[in-house]
Amino acid sequence: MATTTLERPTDRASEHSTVPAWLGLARIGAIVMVVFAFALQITARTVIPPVLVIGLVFLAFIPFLNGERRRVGLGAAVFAAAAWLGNLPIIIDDLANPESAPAFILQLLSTVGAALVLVAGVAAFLRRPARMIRPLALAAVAVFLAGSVGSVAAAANTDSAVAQAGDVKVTAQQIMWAPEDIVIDSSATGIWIENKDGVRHTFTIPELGIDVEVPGLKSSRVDIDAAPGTYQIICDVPGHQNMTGTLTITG
Ligand SMILES: [Cu+2]
Repeated sequence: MATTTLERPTDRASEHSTVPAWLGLARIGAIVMVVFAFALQITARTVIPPVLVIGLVFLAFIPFLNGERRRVGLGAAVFAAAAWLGNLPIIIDDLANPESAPAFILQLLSTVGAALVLVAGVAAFLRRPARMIRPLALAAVAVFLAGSVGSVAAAANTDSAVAQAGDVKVTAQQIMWAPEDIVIDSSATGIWIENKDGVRHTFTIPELGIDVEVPGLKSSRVDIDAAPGTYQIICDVPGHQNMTGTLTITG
């Protein structure tokens, strides 16, 4: 009799599935990824097709991340890992530059969201005990909040350059230079670059050895002292290879 009484609670505990709880956490991660995917495109004010696809796939996963659907959890985990690894060069660049706060905060959100889907999806599939769910969720929130506060502080401590007399103005907007083709004469002393995007850019002219960092929502300037001619302008940030222009210096 005594043995039976002792065994019963243990049996009940092992019969109680932890899969729905883990899938619930994976679903929160998927919602985070949807928010990230759409917020990124709203911030960039342009459609970024791969990010749109990532957002729509996570959106499609959300209704199915419940009950005992362990394979859906595993599928979401695999997709989260692939999406995160596929964007790794861009994610690392944004996370390495916290002074561009909007980009940093969004990529931190995507990293936390992808990690939640990955860990919770795999844990559901493997029927792991539920005791780690709460600490994981709290750790995710803590990492996101601490990182966001740090990034906002870093942005506040980053000064914008002031335009000087004789500077020509260039704007970085929607991951493009405006104007794309700059024409200056020898009276121009420099170029003042205003970044209206939340992501960082670099104003880079390889032929002239110019490589100026322009944090998100900040301004930078560079002295120009070069022979007449036409030089190619690029941005060295991963994924910005279409961000090109020219600088023509007339005699
Ligand atoms: Cu750029």
